[in-house]
Amino acid sequence: MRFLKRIVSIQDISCVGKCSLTVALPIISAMGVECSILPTAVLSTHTMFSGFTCKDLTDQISPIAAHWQERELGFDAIYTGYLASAQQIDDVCAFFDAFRREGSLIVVDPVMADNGKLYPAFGPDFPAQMARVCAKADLILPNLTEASLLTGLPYRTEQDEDYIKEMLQALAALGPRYVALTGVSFEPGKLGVMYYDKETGVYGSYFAEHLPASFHGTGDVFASTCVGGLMRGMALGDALALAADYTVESIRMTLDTPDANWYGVEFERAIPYLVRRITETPQ
Ligand code: PXL
Repeated sequence: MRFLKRIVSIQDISCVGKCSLTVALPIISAMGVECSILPTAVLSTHTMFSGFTCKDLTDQISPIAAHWQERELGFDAIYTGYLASAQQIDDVCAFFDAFRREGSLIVVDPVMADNGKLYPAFGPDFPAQMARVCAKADLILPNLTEASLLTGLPYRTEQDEDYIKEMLQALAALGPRYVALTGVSFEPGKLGVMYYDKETGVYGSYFAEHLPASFHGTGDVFASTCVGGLMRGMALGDALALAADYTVESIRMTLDTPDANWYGVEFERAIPYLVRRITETPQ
């Protein structure tokens, strides 16, 4: 019997610029959950730096998966983030089919865009490919830009509850039972997440302080914490609230650091806060 939950995270290694696996590994480990990795690419930095290098690892996904199957390795959850190319979408979908098992959870953060724009490495056909990955998930965690690209609904910076509910339903229609939309704000000074359970028809939301700064990689901090919380047995609403609070705490720790918006939030300085929060609610 294994008491330690084990997840596998499928996303890139950006060597510098804290995001994807260099965020998922430390956060999920700090939460007392084992994090195996399946790197989709190795980049010198994330793609917001000019001149980044990228070694695509698409050809490694199937052989790694085959070896794990041969060794009968299994995971309590699969968590995907940045996928390096449209070519690896089929391999990631096949990975889900091979490793999904009774009680396991597939969480897809459809990382591809922010602030109304697709990230520079992706072409206009990429959102349709990412929608195929979302279709196989139990839970997806898009931001509003990604949600709009996935559904074809307009991207709006002025939001109200009807617009967000319409977006959540359109996202759920892609396939996943649970959808949590980040970057939602209905009043100045508050920013958070609204979520929807397609099976029960229940909506929920959580709003935290909207600090006057935005940093690269905060979506990955949020998603990793949510996955860690769910693996600790938290209800979705509690895991999302913890993820929002820890992301805000990480931003707070970074506010006075010059150039941090490129290098990512100093989530490391907020790890004691995260550990305090999870030990308040024992497993
Ligand atoms: O944080 C998302 C992310 C992950 N990985 C790479 C990225 C980005 C966002 O730009 O470029 C390589």
